[in-house]
Amino acid sequence: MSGILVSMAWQKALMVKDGKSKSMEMFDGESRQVKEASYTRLCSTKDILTVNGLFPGPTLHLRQGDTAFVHVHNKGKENFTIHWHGILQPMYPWSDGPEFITQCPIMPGNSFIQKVIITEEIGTLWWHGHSDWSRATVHGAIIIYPKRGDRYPFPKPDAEIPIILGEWWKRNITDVVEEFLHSGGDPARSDAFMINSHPGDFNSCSVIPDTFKLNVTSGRTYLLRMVNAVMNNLMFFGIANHTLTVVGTDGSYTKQLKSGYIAIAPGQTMDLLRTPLL
Ligand SMILES: [Cu+2]
Repeated sequence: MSGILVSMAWQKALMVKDGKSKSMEMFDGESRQVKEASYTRLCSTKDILTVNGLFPGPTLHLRQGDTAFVHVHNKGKENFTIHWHGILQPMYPWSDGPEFITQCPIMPGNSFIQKVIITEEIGTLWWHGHSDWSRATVHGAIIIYPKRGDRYPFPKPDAEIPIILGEWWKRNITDVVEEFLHSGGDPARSDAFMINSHPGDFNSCSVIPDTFKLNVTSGRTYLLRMVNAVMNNLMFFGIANHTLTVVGTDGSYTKQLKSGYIAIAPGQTMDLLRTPLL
């Protein structure tokens, strides 16, 4: 069977390309039996739920037509699933992720192989935790390349960069959820929006690692693979003195649209070419 075998474990992961001689191990493979990783943002540190200790989580690289088998090992203390956002899963909803809807949650200490079937999707999608608000920190991009021999319907980019929009609460996310479910009101606002888990230089305590920076070479074309992983907010994105060309959204190519900025809804993905203004 053609496809890619991916192992996605809390803190420990092994990513293996199926078939032939291609076999590669990603991540350090260390066995750490904790579910949470410690991250410092906005001058404070807390433990957050992650995949493999990464925030954002690892990017899955697939091709149109691939089938991926993702081995999820829940080493946390709560039930858990992962959802493959925007993937159609034709005739196979059984490992699509929403707990108690299409599958049972993975219980603490247990493993489950989630089968992810890529048919016509192409471009950028994402995966995220689908239990309570786990998706606030458990998420990552899915990049779906054209089939071998197929080309992009736009100039081949020189580089492709995941840009994941997220947000950060100084408080424990579980407490935020419990509070608003109890009150019936809106959830408490997050303390910062982030790009690739960095809140940027608007915050007084930001230091260099708190800002996402992308070094670019003049005249080159960059494909930004954007995911809006914030919980509930429409986000606006632009780059000073540049235009963006939208070439895809939600796992499909689109008619190309040039704009100085874009609006992206929560859960939406977008493929954007960055072109310098001449
Ligand atoms: Cu989703």
